[in-house]
Amino acid sequence: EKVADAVTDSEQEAFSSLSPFAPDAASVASSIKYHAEFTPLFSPEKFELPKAFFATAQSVRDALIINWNATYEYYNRVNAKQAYYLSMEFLQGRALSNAVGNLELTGAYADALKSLGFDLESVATQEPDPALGNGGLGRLASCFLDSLATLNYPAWGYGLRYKYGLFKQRITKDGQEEAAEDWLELSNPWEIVRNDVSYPVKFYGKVVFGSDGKKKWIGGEDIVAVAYDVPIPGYKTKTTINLRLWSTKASSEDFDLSSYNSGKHTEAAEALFNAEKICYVLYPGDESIEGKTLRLKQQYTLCSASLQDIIARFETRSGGSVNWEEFPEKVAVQMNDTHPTLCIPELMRILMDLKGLSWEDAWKITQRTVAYTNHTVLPEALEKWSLELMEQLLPRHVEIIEMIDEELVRTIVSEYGTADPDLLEEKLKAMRVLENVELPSAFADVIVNPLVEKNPIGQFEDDQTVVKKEQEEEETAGEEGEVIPEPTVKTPKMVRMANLAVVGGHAVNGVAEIHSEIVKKDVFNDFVKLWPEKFQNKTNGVTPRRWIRFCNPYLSDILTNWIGTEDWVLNTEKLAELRKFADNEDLQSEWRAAKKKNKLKVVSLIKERTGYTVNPDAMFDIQIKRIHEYKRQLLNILGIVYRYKKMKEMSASEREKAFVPRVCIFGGKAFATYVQAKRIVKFITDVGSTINHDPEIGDLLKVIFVPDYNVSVAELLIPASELSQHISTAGMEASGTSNMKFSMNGCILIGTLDGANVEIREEVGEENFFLFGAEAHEIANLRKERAEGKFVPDPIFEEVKKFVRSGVFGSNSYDELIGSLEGNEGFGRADYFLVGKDFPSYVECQEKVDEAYRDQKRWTRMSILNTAGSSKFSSDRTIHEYAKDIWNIKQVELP
Ligand code: T68
Repeated sequence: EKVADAVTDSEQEAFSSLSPFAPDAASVASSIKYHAEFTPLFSPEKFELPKAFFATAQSVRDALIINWNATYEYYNRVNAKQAYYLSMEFLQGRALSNAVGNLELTGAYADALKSLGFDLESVATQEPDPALGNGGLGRLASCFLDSLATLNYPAWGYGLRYKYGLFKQRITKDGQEEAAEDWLELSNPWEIVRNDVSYPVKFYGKVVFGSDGKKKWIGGEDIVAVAYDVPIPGYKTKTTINLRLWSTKASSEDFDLSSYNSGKHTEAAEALFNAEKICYVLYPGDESIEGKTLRLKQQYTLCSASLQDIIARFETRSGGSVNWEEFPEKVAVQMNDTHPTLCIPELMRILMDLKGLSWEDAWKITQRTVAYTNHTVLPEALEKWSLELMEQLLPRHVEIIEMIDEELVRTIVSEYGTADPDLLEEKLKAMRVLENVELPSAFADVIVNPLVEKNPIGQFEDDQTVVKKEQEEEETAGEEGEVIPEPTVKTPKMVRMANLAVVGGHAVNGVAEIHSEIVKKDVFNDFVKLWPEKFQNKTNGVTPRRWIRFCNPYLSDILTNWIGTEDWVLNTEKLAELRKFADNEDLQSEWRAAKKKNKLKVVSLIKERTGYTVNPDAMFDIQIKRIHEYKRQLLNILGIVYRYKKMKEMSASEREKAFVPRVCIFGGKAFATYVQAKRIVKFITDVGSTINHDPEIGDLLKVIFVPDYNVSVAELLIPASELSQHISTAGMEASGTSNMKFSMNGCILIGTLDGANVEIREEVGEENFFLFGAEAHEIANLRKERAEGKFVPDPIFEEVKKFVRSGVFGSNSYDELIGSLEGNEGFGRADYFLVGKDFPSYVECQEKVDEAYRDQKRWTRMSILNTAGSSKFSSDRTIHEYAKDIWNIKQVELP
């Protein structure tokens, strides 16, 4: 259903006549030349590649700005309900090819640049890849923006403009090294600095009663959030939505001129630095208390500035007569994971303290407005904040959170009654927003136990502060003859952001069917019993524009020719029409030729980034994602080690008969402080150094770690992939989105029944998916058996570990890595991720992969059927579902 036109014919004409230049090569070339001259960024004499990129981008931006303004004006006018996607991360990737593609100006720009002596592809690779995100969650946000614009939904993204993106990864002989990613070094041609759009954001201070009897938050530290707007064009539509990123600065009064004049330069500028540093880096390590405060400041800045902006827009569009009850009919706020959960107390604060609403009214409005997407079931990733820290930084919000917690306690007590105190206690412990906090006084006599846990389950070490009982004891401890008291574990008071998000929002969704089921059965089971209607599934999706049409032009041409229309880019259901040609020999040979061309590009990439030469006729077997134990890159590399060992035991002719040649490619970043993940990176590169230099092995096996994996690297690797690995321990990967991209590009997946793999397998057919491993429902029991010492490892697992320890890959014995699979004392989790359990079925499955690949007709058929079966995984489908089931927004097409 679409919103009806609210404009007159003459206005329609005015809108549609707006265009900065004619869409032909000559006009485009003169626009580029104009910018090369009048947007000074480089030496005026030189018109070389970097300058060509900036001039081209400026020219494209002109076209975007026209549509962006028209979209904004039109949305103001029709005043339809708008969705706001709040995310601490947007992993946008490069914008140039995507923008000219969406504007249908690729040909015009390619010709224009040719006339100026450049080719579009080389110009496009000049663009820095903005990495304002860590991985799947951030990339999902960016795919959603593309779909929202393409489908003409009134929507905006809100995020932070980090000065440094996710670190640059270098691979040295010691493993991963991190360096700052200065993506703004040469400026960002896509952003529009909005010095006219800024909001104050407050930290610290105290809460008092104002003269009107209302609570007031005063004092503390005030900074300013300034908007930087990034236009997001839709595909084949005029709609161009906005990604508003906040940057922080001090207000001008905060510069201490008299200190500066007296020579105290650093002190004078301290406030400036304090404000600016909030947006320096994406997700700073939060090991230290300083880091934690900074991260919380980031989260609050996003929530506060965005809500002030959203509310200001609502007030403007209300045209002077504001009816707050209408707010949820005009505004939907989606919280991308718990990171923006402070939206809930912030919206409550604004509505009550600044707009004068009652608690009851503000609460109803807040709940109807916000919704929460969960992206993980890993207990350590469910965000908690120290109550003490939050009380200092956001005293008014803590009061509101305490009220929300008290209301929740009331609900829980009325639901479960007091007849069974143990049950009630259990529920209160599991469900409260506040953890390790005594019950509100109104409930003091409801149960005896004050609900302070001694050993909170699922708490990680850094959440437990070990303190000595008395300060004096600490000071005198260790003196001769003294008894040293045992340290006691103080249970810290925490705010559980996920519980707050579930209570404060009207919808909670997981990101794949199996994940949403786990969310309902395990993570939030108690809440499902209270509010079953809140819980939903929204299986992730990816944009077919960036992830097929623009990154894989060879395949796109084939799809268009065989389907008979280019409509599949917008209606991916059309891809299913390929099914009937899966065995057609002409299609098969075109299909293989396209794959080969994409593989040749990767051969060059590998040469350039690693120095290795790989054979383009070998199978390209790829695992690219964040390095994490649960994603089990270790299982993949141990499989390779096992293959290598078997090869070494054979004669040359036996080897060639037994194995299909493979190039095994890894890519991904390990979080800077995640030691075990960094060991995995080092191990992969060590294995690569040995195998890649083994003359007996030659082209039969190569192991490549592509450094500095990012969106642009994915855009090259995915089209060239033949096998890709999605091999997480079942139940641990919420969804995965690269699995969808691979499948669309005709890559066959090897994977466990986890996340979206389950649905991909259903769609493409089980004979076109390589499945192995334990299933999610078996995992808990397997872990239990493991802990009880009942697990008997398969001899091949023992064999591969022994081989690693024998020193083939250097002097390192990899005790910490291999030990973690055995549960040695001191090495942690006794193969928590069940690598040993799944190893034999993984190896067996890889044998089936080789067998299938030997029959190229069969393999190509499987590949075609993957693309043909991938239509469900377009983010267009996902966005339609959010729009209908959660946001209740309608498409608004510009005239
Ligand atoms: C990913 N999560 C899921 N988190 O792992 C993946 N976390 O299965 C899913 O497909 C994807 O989200 C999209 O739904 C993440 O990427 C983070 O990056 C992250 C960042 C900060 C804090 C916690």
